[in-house]
Formats: sequence, structure tokens, C-alpha cells
Amino acid sequence: MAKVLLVNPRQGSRGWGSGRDPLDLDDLLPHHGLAQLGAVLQQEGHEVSLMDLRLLSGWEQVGRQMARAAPQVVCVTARTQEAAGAARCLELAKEAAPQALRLAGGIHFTMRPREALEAGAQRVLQGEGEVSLPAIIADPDSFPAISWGQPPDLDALPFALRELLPGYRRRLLYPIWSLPTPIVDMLTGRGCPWNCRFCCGPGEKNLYTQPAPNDPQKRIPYLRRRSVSHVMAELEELWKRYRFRGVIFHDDQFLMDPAWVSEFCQAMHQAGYPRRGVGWWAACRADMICRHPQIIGDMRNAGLKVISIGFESFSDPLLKWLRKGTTSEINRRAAAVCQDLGLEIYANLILGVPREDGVWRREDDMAGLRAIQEIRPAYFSPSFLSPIPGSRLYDWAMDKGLMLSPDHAQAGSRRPGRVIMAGVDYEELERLLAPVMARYQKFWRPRLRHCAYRLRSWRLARAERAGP
Ligand code: B12
Ligand code: SF4
Repeated sequence: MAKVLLVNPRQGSRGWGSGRDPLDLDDLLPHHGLAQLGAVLQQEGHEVSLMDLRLLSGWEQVGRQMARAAPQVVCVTARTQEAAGAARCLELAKEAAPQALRLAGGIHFTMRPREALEAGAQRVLQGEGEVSLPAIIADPDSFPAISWGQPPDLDALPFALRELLPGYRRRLLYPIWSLPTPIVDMLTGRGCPWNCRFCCGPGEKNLYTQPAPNDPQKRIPYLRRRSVSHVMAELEELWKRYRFRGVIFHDDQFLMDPAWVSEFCQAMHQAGYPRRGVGWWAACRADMICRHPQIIGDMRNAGLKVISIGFESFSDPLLKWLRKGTTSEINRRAAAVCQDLGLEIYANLILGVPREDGVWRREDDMAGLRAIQEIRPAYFSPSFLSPIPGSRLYDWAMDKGLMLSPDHAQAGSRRPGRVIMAGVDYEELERLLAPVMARYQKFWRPRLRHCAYRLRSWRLARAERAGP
């Protein structure tokens, strides 16, 4: 059995050390993929540890800790936003732990496996890792430099090993939106069947896998949901360990199959979570909300508190070009359905999007911002379009020469405050956005949340020191 070091190359929202004093979801949560791989490897008898760069203070420390850990296997993951950091980790592993087998995976290396090899990975696994990673560790020579992982049966997997992330129990106390704490996050399935042009959907479809019929290296499932009973069993284990009060269901889209969601809501009642005051967050498309308002009602009765809706735009020509499959009217109706049910809306809007002719139009974004002012969602998450590698919009923007910098660090980050696309007047966008944001950006809110978190973690640490 091997000593395996899993590496999360993400540095966090404010650079080094962000994970020690989180201010953002990106700083706070365990990496689902690594937590899942950790569980499988541990079940196979490997000695697993995690190096999460969000907790470290610089590259020197990364090198030192890798050398000290003396792993036999180093596994580096990457989303596009952290690809440069992942490459650096692979290079450092070569110096600091030259004896270790260096493996790479994750969505970015699934799309661009050669980048990992160039950085020093000896094997790259595209797609899912639960079945094939243990097999590579057992016999690396029987795998080519780049190969596809075989998809696992999600119901047969052990539950994610969240506690690989130091201080996990304390992190659950961080207040997120209006969810009661402690808050856990989890996934109930993999993949999304829609085809939005801006989304890394094609990349994701590959990750969750396809080809086979005549076997180009096998693989197949792509869209899968865990059974309701498997999800409930994980919730039960999390309840026993942490007595959570809030859950974030981090699936791309929670409402894909209404029958599954109905069964899930019934199971939540049977398990008694709504009665115990458990509240949850999930993302649903506007068209699905309009098509299934009664299911949204069931979700509310089963504890749904905050619903994230990817409105993206309230300009019909833009929604059509983005292939969102919705209209501004559908968006408004969906908002009304949710608000009538007393749900809090977490509204996502993408600004700075050029239409098919490559031209950005101020009126498209004006329509969106006006709609937000009318709907008044509880939370508003605007982003400036940054085409993500793996999306159709990225290929189009690159072909048209619209991306001012195809730099990885920028690609994939959609936060306002960056200059990304040619022809977009970002100063004007900031000016349009400012009055809308004024309602949401109360400078004391994050400070208050942070103080509450520190106080709660201090109390927890004191209680833990005092013992049972
Ligand atoms: C949940 C989620 C988040 C959560 C993460 C919460 C958490 N606890 O991890 C939050 C909200 C923080 C988040 C943030 C962002 N996200 Co996000 N997110 C997702 C989502 C919905 C699920 C990710 C996940 O956990 N998947 C399940 C796990 C099991 O899969 P996995 O991590 O890929 O791991 C598997 C394989 O890749 C492989 N594997 C992974 N690593 C390794 C390593 C080795 C060595 C091997 C062998 C195998 C292997 O095995 C694993 C198990 O099968 C995905 C979409 C999706 N469905 O995947 C988007 C997605 C990953 N996010 C995306 C984006 C763009 C972002 C943001 C940039 C958005 C923003 N506005 O800033 C940020 C950046 C985060 C970052 N660090 O880079 C894109 C990434 C596109 C890309 N090219 O990288 C995705 C794909 C959405 C999309 N379709 O566009 N996200
Ligand atoms: S944006 Fe959402 S609905 Fe559209 S393809 Fe991506 S995950 Fe699916």
C-alpha cells in the first residue's frame, strides 16, 4: 500500500493563506473531487494525506512539506483557474519528492492532458478517477502516459473524506447566506444535459465521460444521479458527525429529474430534517422552475431556503445566442414562483457578453440590471463574462480575437473588476452596476459574518480542548 499525497493547487481568494482565515466559499470548502478520491484510496488501504495550498504561505513551504511528507504517489488536480499552480506543484514534486509517482487529473487536465505531462506528470488520467486511480497506483506501467478513467457506479462509492481538510469541523460554522450553521456541502450526481454556450459543458461532458460503442478505450456514463437512499445515507452520516443545520447541494442543476426530486423531498421528511430546522441551497434553471412549480413547492416544504437561478441575462437575443433555452419572460416568471413560495433567490447574471456579431451592447446589460432592481433577489451575483476553456464561447471568442488575454489565471474567473473582452466598456459596466450593488454590498456584512465565524470557532476549539 502506498503513501499518497493529494494536492489541491488552489491558493484561495486572497492568495496564500486564504484558507486559514476564509472569507469566501473558495477558501472554505473541501475539494469534492479530492475528498472523493481520498475516500476510495483509503478504502483500498492506502495512507492518504492532503496538501491544500489555501492553507500554506508560499511555494517554499509547498516544496518543504512535499519533501517532509515523502509520498510514494503525488496526485495533482486542476480546474482551469488553477492550472498554472497545478503545473508548478508537479514541477516542485519532481524536485522535492523525486521518488514519487506523479499523477495529474481534474477537468483542466482532462481537456489539456499534455500540459500536465510537460509540467512533469508521469501519468495523466482524463475523466473520473475512482476506478482507475487505484489501478494506476497498483501498476503504473500498464497505463499509457494519457488514459481515460473508467466511470464508477456512484452508489458503490464510499462517502467523501471531508476531514482530510484540516479544521473541517470548524469550517462548518462559517455563516453562508441565510443557512443555519453548521453547513455541509455535497453532490447528488454528475453532469448536466443542457448546452449553454458559455459553460464548460463540453469539457464537463467529457469529464463525466462518453465514447465507447466500439470501445475507443471504453468509458460511457455521462449523466448520473446517485440513488436517493445513497444520498440520504450520506446525510445521516454527516448528521451523526456534525449535527448540521444547513446543506449546500452543489450539483450543476438540482432539478433535472422531477421524479427523483419528489422522492428526495419525501425522504427528507421521513428523515425528519425539515422538522429539525435544516435549511438547504440548490441551483435550478428558470425554465425548470416554471415547468415544475409544484416540485419547487415540495422542495421548499422539505427545507429549501435559498434557490440559485442562472438568469444570466434578461435580453432575449443574448439568451438565444447563449443557448440558455430561456427568455426574459421565463426568468421573471421563475422569480415570481420562488418569491411566492417565500424562497430567497440567489440571482446570477453575466454582464459584458458580446452578441453573435462580436459586438457588446449596453442595452443588453441595462435590461438585466433593471430586472434585478425589479425582482430584488435576496442575493445578487453579477459576473463579467470570462470565457472558460472547454466552452463553445471560448473557442468562438478566441477565433474572433475577442479575448484580451487568454491567460489561464483570468480565464475561468468571472468576477467583476477585470478587463477581459475586446469591445466591452468595463468602466461603463462598473458605473451601471454600482447603484444595483449598493443594495447588496453592505461593507459591515462580511465583517459581521467573519466575526461570528471566529467567535464560533473559538468556542468550538475551547470545547474540544475541554474534552467530552
Ligand atoms: C461545486 C462546484 C464549485 C464549488 C466547489 C465546492 C467544492 N466543495 O469543491 C465552488 C462554488 C467553490 C466553485 C467555484 C468555481 N467554479 Co465550480 N464547479 C462546481 C461543480 C458544480 C462541481 C465540482 C465537483 O465537485 N465535481 C465532482 C468531483 C467528484 O469531480 P472533480 O473534482 O472533477 O474530480 C473528479 C475527476 O476530475 C478526477 N480527478 C480530479 N482530480 C484528479 C487528480 C488525479 C491525479 C486523478 C487521477 C483524477 C482526478 O477524479 C475525480 C473523481 O471522479 C463543477 C461542475 C461539475 N459538475 O463538475 C463546477 C466547475 C468545476 N466550476 C467551474 C468554474 C468556472 C468555477 C469558478 C471559476 C467560478 C467563478 N465564478 O469563479 C470557481 C473557481 C473555483 C476554483 N478553485 O478554481 C467550471 C470549471 C471549468 C474549468 N475549465 O475549469 C465547472 C466545470 C462548471 C462548468 N461547467 O463550467 N465551483
Ligand atoms: S450553465 Fe448550468 S444549465 Fe447550462 S450547461 Fe452549464 S451547468 Fe448546465
